[in-house]
Amino acid sequence: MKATDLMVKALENEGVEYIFGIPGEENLDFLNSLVDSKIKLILTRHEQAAGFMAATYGRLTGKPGVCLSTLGPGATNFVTASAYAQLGAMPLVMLAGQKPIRKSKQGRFQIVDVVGLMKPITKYSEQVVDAGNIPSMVRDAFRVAMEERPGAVYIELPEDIAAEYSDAEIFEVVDHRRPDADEKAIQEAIAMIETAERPLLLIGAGANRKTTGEALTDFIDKTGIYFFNTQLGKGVVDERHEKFIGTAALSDHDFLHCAIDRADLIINVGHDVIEKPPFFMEKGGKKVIHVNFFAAHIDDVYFPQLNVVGDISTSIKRMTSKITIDTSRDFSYFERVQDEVEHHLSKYFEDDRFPMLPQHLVSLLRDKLDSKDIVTLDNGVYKIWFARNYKCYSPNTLLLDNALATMGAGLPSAMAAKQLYPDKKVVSINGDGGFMMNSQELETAVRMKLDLVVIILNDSAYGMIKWKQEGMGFKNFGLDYKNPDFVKYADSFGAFGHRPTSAKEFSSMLDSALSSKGVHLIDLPIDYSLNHSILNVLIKESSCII
Ligand SMILES: Cc1ncc(C[n+]2csc(CCOP(=O)(O)OP(=O)(O)O)c2C)c(N)n1
Ligand SMILES: [Mg+2]
Repeated sequence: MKATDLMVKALENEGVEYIFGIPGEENLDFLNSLVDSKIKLILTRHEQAAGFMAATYGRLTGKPGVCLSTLGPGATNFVTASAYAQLGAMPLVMLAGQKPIRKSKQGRFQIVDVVGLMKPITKYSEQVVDAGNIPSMVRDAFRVAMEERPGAVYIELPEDIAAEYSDAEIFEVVDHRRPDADEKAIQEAIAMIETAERPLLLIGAGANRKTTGEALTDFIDKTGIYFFNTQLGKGVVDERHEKFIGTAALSDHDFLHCAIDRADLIINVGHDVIEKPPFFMEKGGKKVIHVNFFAAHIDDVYFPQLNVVGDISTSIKRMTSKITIDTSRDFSYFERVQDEVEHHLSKYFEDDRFPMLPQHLVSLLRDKLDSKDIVTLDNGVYKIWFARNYKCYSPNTLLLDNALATMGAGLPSAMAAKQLYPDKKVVSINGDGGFMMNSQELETAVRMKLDLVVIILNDSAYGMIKWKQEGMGFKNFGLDYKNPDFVKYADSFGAFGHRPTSAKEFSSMLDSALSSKGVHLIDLPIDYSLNHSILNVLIKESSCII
């Protein structure tokens, strides 16, 4: 069989449904092998976007998303997407071409050591040097990409190897059970929780990768322990739950940190240090139990006293079944913090000034979307407002990146989500800066016939950095720009552009965009004037309730 037919067969064997990417001449054999495959090629307008889409497919399904590029410039365009998947623990398989390796074709034209380049930002980066290795390499790459902690892998197929023939056979996909935690660790965790006076549960990134929501809900219901989450742990347990305190979108001094400061034990489920810290540990301070698929990476701000290493939901179930409940523990302080958080977060929900406050946008969207609908975010200052103020009712319904925190992934991640779940409404929230980093994918979205709502928060600036600049007491400098006419821009792609002039008009535009076909882009003027006074000043000055 031809090497590229073997490669396609190996990918089919892994259950691959889509390949996102841009072929080059080095991939033409591979492309030809795809013609009769049931794998669908989704052609994008930038390899970075293809990588973000494939990574999001991996994030949402647990199965690696696959992307394709040519050698050199195509493959280097994968770098940010690879880092995004690697830090965010999203299973991603990148396939790229290369010039022939047995014989020089064009000197060093376009040749970059991409295998070497990818090493620090992947779990596996290899070149195929013999067609006979394709089945084992593909099988192993998929295993590595999926295995905890999931991440990115890179396979390079040189042009001459791609044209070889081999009689190698495909390997069966053999799954394996994730190991369970040791009984001693479970017992120790139970003892620490039982003896703690004010334990709190924290739900982080790892908990969102597997269906641990049910196990955690049972744990909370049985123990009555209050919980909060990180940005990547949002929605694992329904945030309408009576024990939910809030999301730690900042590391310190947010209202919910009053509860964290008062806790003597944090049961930290699925957190890993790639996320902005939800709180800082201090020597001699509160204790932390780290429950995850792997032991804690030690950092100056994170050094848990106990590791419960193994499948998260099994660990939680075992703790829930054996723990004894002490009803005399007084959690009323947490209840008061919860009220305080709720009061502060909802303060501007009904404020319909225009340009619009991010708080009002959050509340409008929450009202209009069902529990399983999806909001995706790019990276900008609005991420903090969404993380703190948008309540998730189900896992993976607010897709944000609190790991690499790159700009440019918002629109591609929305496209991948909509492709996967055509019955769910998907709204992509972008800053005007982040949107422009992959705005060319509007064409891909239109061509894919996606029904998508894209909202651009227009402040004609890199607002997040402006906010930080102000927070540091610096002069407003170097962060403003002019935008194109986004309505005309959208229309030119065959999407539908809209520009509201009031909050009321925005609300009705959003209703009609959510219920109609096609890609709808709303250019929404945003008011960031309260960012500094609330996020830099107010929350730091507000003292915790005694
Ligand atoms: C690729 C990339 N470049 C730069 C940054 C640093 N950065 C983080 S947010 C931000 C500004 C975002 O501006 P915009 O998308 O307009 O959102 P806003 O905060 O204005 O709502 C920048 C430059 C980043 N995170 N990713
Ligand atoms: Mg902006």
